Amino acid sequence: MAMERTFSIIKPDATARNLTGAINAMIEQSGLRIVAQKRIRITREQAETFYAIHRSRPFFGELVDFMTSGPVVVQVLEGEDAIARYRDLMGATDPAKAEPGTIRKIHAKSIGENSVHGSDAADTAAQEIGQFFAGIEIVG
Ligand code: 3AN
Repeated sequence: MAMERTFSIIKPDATARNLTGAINAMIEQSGLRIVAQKRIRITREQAETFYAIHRSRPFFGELVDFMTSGPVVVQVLEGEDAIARYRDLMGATDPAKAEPGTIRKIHAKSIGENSVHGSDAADTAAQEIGQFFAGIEIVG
């Protein structure tokens, strides 16, 4: 297993319910390390760029509206096999299908308002981290 970094977003449904600390506790208890973090309000342009792969999907407009509806916490997580481990910790996109004990099973409201994002592969992780963080902001 390789040491990896992945990109995480604590989404507006979670910040609205004051769940940043609860989700960060789950991340840290899983053994992943939060090596960069900031609370921001993302712009429509940033959201459209970030989710460009979903541009043609029927939920794209709803997704951009939601992601710009309130503050988010963007993070870089580090650890052995961090990308797959964080996907496991998040659980399935649809919280109804998520495994017990996962962030989405415990906290997500719906398939759209599903509390967290995590990169799905090494190339997207690098790209997503680069969209929101300068190298100097990531301290491992
Ligand atoms: P994941 O976040 O689990 O990788 P993706 O990449 O399929 O899921 O979808 C990206 C985001 O788009 C999801 N986190 C969710 O917020 C939203 N999304 C996905 N499918 C739907 C849907 N059917 N209806 C509304 N929003 C959706």
